[in-house]
Formats: sequence, C-alpha cells, structure tokens
Amino acid sequence: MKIVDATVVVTSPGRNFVTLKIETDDGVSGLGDATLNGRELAVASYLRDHVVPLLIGTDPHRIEDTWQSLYRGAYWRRGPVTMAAIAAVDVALWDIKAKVASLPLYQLLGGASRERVRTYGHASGGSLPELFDAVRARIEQGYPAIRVQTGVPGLRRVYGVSGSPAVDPGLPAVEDWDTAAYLRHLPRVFEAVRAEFGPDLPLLHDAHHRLTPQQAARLGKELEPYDLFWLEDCTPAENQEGLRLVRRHTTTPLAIGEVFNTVFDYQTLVTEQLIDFVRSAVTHFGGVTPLKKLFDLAAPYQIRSAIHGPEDISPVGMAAAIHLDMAIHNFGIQEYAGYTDRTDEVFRRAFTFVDGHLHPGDTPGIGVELDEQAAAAHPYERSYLPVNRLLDGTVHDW
Ligand code: CS2
Ligand code: MG
Repeated sequence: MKIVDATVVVTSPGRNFVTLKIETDDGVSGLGDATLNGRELAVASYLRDHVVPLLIGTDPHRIEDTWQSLYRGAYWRRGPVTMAAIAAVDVALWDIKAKVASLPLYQLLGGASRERVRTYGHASGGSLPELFDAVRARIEQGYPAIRVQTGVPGLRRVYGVSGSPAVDPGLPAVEDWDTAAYLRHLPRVFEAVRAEFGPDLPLLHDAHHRLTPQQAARLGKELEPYDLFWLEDCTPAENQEGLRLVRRHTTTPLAIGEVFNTVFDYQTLVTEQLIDFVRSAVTHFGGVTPLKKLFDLAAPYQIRSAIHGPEDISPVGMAAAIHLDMAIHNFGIQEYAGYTDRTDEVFRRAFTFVDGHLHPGDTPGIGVELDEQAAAAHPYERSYLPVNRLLDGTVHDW
C-alpha cells in the first residue's frame, strides 16, 4: 500500500480549520487536523510545501517510522507549527490503518477502557447572575462538570467571558488584565457558585497562564474550600520549576499543558508529580502516537488525561481525542465545546454527545469524513486570538 496524494483543506465554517487528507493507491483515505488558532496558514504551508512531498510513495502503515522521520528528519524540532503538521499526518495514518482493519481507532489503541467519555463544558458571565444562568444552561445540556470563568470588577473584557468583541474585524481584540483585582474577586465567585449549586458539581477554572508561582499558590490555597476539580494553567509553565512552589502550598488539583507540544515540556511536571492532569491536544502534540506515550509516562505518577477540546480543535482532532480517551486507563475528563451546524455540515462525524458524555462511534477509522464541496463554500478568514494588556498598557500573558 502506498500514499499517492495528500491535500490540505483550509475551511472556515464560522472559524478556521486546517485538514490534511492522505490518499492511498487502495482508495482508502485518512484525515488529520492541523488547526493552529490564529496561525492556520503557517501549518497549511508547512504541510503543503515541506511535508506532502515526503509522503508520496511511502507506506501509510509505517506510522511510527513516518512520525520519527518527520520529527527527527527536519532537524528543527518541536514548536506548535511543526507539531501540528506532524499531528495531522499521524492522525490521518491512524485513520487509514483503522479503516483497513475495519475497526474504530480505539480498538487499535487497546480497546475500550470505559463505556463513554465524561466531558466538561464552559460557563462564563460578566456578573454573578449571568454566570449562574450560564452554569444552569450547561447543567440542562447534561454536562457533568463545568468550567467557570467570570468578569472582574473594573475590567472591561476578560478571558473566557463571552461577548469580548474585536474592535477591528480581522485584527486582534484587546483584553484587560489586573491580577490583584482578579485574585480578590475569584474566591468570592466560587463561594457564590458553591452556595448556589451545592457541593457536588465538579467545578474547574482556567487562569490562562496569568499568574506568578507565588500568586498561583495563594489562589490555589484560597480556592481549597470550594473543592475545585482543577485550577488550569495557573502559570506560564514553560518554567516547569515554578510549579514546585505552587504545589508546596496548595492541594487544589492542577492541570497544565494546552500550549505544550512535546514530552520535554512535561518532564519535570510529570516526574516530580507537580500536576494532576495533562492538557495537550492530539492536534498540537504531534498526534495520537506521542500523546499516548505521554499518558503512559504520566500513569505511574497518577496523573490523568484532560485533552484540550475548545472550538478551535476541528471535529477531526476531537474524534482522535475521543478514541484515545476511550482506550487509555488514566483518562480524567475531556473538554468539549461542541460544534455549530455549519461545522457539522463540513465534517460528517460518527462521534456522539449524549448526557454530557462522548462516544467515538463504531465506524472504521476515526469516524469523520470531510465534505469537500461544503468546505469550499467557506473560505479562510484571517483571525487572531486576543491580546491581553494590563491597565497601563503593558502586554501580559494571554
Ligand atoms: C482554553 C482555550 O479551552 C481552553 O482551556 O484555554 O479556549 C484557548 O484559549 C484556545 O484554545 C486558544 O486557541
Ligand atoms: Mg485552557
């Protein structure tokens, strides 16, 4: 069996998605997600200009060897553009292998370790009443766990709170930040949410890399009475040693890693058991092959999976995640933001979302097909993530 063609499809059914389609001489094809929010075309070019020529004529069954040759052979290792491109190839090859075997991918990864995949959804509000309404809406949708994000008094636009408009469409929105105001406000918000919704509902919060280790330690401690499922990305954890300080001071569980792209980003965090959940997406971590290895490394440290699943992971990347979630033993939870009808018209998917739980379906492969005509009706639209500034105008972490 040989790869005879590989094409990159960029489509924007409401937001941009980059998809790699690999075709074989047997007529079996596979899909991989290469979406890197705000830098989509860089990955499309990396694939089209540099990776596709290397794939033509090779054996699609040699997944490990192809991965290693793309990773080591480029000489320039790591980084989100490279790893998203490699991820797309890896997932497309797993899709092909599973289709040839006539099995859903999770069967090739060890088979089902559970009946269904537990998720969490997002609730956010500028004020407490808005936030409570958003939490109630998620509960009604069946979400068994909820991420809570809130406005901060004195700040106009804050991460994760809906309705942050870009002033110029096609250019980054600017968000405000004041760490002191946030640290004063957030514990009161969780106190109010617990008083309203009781002790049982698993609650999560994402600090989006904005704190120093000292600030994160203080926040973790102050949130302990509200029993969080996790505090996410409390610091920019490229400095892995910083988590030692956070860990020494709080028992609030910690989740980190959506911007990480190799095992080296996690080495200290995992081997010193400084975190509780690893957050990388299949799409940004080089695919199913390396993410499965990371979960296996994390397992003896009792660290569990929590695959990144925002709107900017395409249904292809999400499907790959759900297959992995089904198969690994140390599954924790899956983030799931859901998709619009327009996205579902472009990506026909076998996975289902019922009562707050995902199931990958039993279609051979990853179970997603791309409707290329529908995709072509939604061309790329330039778009950026927001930029975050302190009140004096200084750029801060986003
Ligand atoms: C977030 C994301 O889902 C999450 O936890 O941190 O929404 C993140 O901001 C985006 O995926 C960035 O592209
Ligand atoms: Mg996050």
